[in-house]
Amino acid sequence: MSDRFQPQPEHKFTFGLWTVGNPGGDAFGQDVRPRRTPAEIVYLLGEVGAYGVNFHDNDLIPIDATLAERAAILRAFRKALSDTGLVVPMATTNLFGDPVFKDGAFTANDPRVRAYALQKTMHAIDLGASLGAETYVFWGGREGIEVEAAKDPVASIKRFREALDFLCDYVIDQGYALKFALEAKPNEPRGDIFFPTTGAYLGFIETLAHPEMVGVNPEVAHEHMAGLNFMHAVAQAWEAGKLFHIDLNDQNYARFDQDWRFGAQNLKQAFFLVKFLEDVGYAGPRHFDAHAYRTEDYDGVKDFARGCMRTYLILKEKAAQFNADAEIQGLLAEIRAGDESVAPLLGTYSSAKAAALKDYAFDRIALGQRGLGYEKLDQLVNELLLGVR
Ligand code: GLT
Ligand code: MN
Ligand code: MN
Repeated sequence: MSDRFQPQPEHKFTFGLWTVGNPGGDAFGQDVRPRRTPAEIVYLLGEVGAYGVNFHDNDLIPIDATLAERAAILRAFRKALSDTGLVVPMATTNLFGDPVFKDGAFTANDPRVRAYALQKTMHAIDLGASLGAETYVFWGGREGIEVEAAKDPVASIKRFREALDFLCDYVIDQGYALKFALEAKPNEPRGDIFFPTTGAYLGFIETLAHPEMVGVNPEVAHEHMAGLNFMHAVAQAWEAGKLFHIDLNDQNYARFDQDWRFGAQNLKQAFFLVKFLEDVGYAGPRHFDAHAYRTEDYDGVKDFARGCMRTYLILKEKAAQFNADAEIQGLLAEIRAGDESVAPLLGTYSSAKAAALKDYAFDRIALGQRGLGYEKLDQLVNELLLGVR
């Protein structure tokens, strides 16, 4: 393998304990790989060249761990971090696995469940902050319904807002330098999950008491499940100053959440995503929220992790090639340069401008007859990606 695609710390490639630690069980079959301890997973990530490791509270500390067990796990985990040089950029709470959350956490109808969810999240925030996490993710896997009559959707939104406002104040109160990142998904495990898309969260964030503390964590697979253009969701988040984190993986549209290796399925979309992140200068972690196929042993898990990072770096090089390609850039300049004669009629409204625009004589027929050269442009992109340019 060529050295120029070796991951380096500045690439900020991260994996969750639950990703490379995924033992391969699914709804139809049992685990295919032995479970590894958090410390063992950190050593594996160190071996493949990752920068950081993320976790849910219970990926690290089992929900029923004794204080002694907790201390031993944390000791081994901290040692693995210092031995490998890995950091913890992000942490999150498991608010979906335990039966107590079967009807939601922050949106559960029972106030005791909502209160327990807050308590669990505050403890998990303390844990994340103690290990250096700067971003705290909220993925509301159980915040939804199968039975429409069971929950009031407006009350659910209000409950979710109340929980986030409470937790923002908790973070401020503790003096933690933590930002929140909300992760949307349309369904699975619930029949319908509230806030099904990144766009839904972008609207919701502006209604919070501390919107400046809260952004999004879009995931490729989740927007693809909804049939959406992931890069466009990322672009909207970026434009709004809300791209706090990102979950990279891959899969085809209209499937369940498959969480495949980055670039495994839609290379062209992965290319435009990497190009976007690099062009705008996204400086946050590149988190691969994915796992190896069920066919793999731990050597395959390393192939999976190395593949995610290597594909990202290859696509990053392709993006630089795209930006430097004289023919592509020349064509883009032609395509994007329009006739500027009407420029004074565009932009900010004035009544004089509106009057002038209403009187302006456009050659609508000629405008509609122009060819735009997009076939040529797209073929150039394909040839660049296929390695023949
Ligand atoms: C879960 C989910 C992911 C979320 C994780 C954070 S857990 O595996 O499928 O997309 O990012 O809670
Ligand atoms: Mn995710
Ligand atoms: Mn997923």
